[in-house]
Amino acid sequence: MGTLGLTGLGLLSPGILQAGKEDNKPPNILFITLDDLNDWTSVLDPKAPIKTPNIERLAKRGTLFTHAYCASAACNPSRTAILTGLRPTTSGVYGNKADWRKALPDAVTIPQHFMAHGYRTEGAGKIFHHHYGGAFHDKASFHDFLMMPDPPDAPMPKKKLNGLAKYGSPNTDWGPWPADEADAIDVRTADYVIRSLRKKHDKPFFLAAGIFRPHMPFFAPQRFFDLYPSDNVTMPEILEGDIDDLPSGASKLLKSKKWFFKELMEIEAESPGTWKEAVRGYQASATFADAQVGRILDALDKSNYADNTIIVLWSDHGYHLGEKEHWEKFALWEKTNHVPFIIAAPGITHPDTHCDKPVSLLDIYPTLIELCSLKAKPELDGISLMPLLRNPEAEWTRPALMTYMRGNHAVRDERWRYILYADGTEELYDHQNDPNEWTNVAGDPKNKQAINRLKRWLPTTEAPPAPDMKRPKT
Ligand SMILES: [Ca+2]
Ligand SMILES: [Ca+2]
Repeated sequence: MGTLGLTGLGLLSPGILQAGKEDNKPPNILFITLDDLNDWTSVLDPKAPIKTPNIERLAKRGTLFTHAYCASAACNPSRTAILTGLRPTTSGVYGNKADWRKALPDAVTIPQHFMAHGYRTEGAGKIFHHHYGGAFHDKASFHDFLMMPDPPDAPMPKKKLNGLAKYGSPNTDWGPWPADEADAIDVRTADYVIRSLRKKHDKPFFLAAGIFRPHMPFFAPQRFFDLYPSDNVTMPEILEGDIDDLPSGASKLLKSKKWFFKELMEIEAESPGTWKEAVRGYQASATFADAQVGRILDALDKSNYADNTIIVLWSDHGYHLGEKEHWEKFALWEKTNHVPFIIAAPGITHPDTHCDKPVSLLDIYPTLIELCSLKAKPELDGISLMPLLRNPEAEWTRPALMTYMRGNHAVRDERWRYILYADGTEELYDHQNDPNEWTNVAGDPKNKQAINRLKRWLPTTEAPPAPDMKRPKT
């Protein structure tokens, strides 16, 4: 992908590189998150089947990072890393049940840091991990917050829409739901954000929109399913025998996750077309999530805040739909870790700019600090992306680092993905020649130098796993 919109860069001086500087008003923040949205989307790949026209609209306002990666491919460790700025190896928050707040009682989250600088913080939906009826949410981070119900789609359909009563949990479902669009969780989340944008704010605001889709169950109103007719669903490109060159570390890490795709394939053998309907559900849910982003952007543009609001959009991690015989996340491959990530900062980013450097969602916190001139926090693990917002082709030697459960890491630079598992086994993929990560070339002696170079970025210490949260009594 090319780099656009650099004209006029020479006219910028550090003195004006601060949003809202002209009238001395601190910039507002619109913080939009998506759940489980991967890179099979038109914003990151114009040939991809999943249509994301509104996220593309946002990308045209600022900088789209085409090679952005989560810190960990599961909701809780990824979101904890983004919101506290600390990677799992620092916090010990590796799994979806780790009690992140107990592990980090003194951590100041991004919204808390804005609060300390006089901001009003509001939000709705899924910002922190959603589990145990919202027990992972951080009340201290928001002046006002609209919680998701548990389950988010309550009331759930009386019977599973996919008809697969014995497959997975009630959440392992897909189909058109609810009948009235206004009842959809993400419509309610977007409504809250739109109401906030219509208010008169006396203070600068940090406004968080936690869109839940395309997280499972893959529910979306009927009109989004109509965009992906059953007789014309694009399926993921899959190489037969792709898993044959995976090392022992991969199977150990994913042992407990294998049932999902294995059982789906057993059902598929009995009822051909089931897999296709699941993929269709993901596609419809993703475009539904995108539509909520569009509603929020429309509201911002109609508000008094359009010219003085920095927009950040990210997905907490990617998603597999059968690639490498895997479903969901919880892995260290590109498909599970590569995410949409956009920053549009009036007066700073240039419209319709692509930055191809590898970056981490951990970098959001330090970047916002620099964008808004907040007090520095040197303890954060990420680094400010300001040099890349100024010039997307600036020199950038740092690769993105990903961790999933203690001892398993991936390093992604502009060309390679290197994975080291807890048992010492490795994978290496050459994205220049193998964008699907089909051929593990870690064993090829001529790649030894590349591996040694990437290994230097692995963490040298790893915090012990934080204890899991006990299920609260209801
Ligand atoms: Ca997620
Ligand atoms: Ca392979």
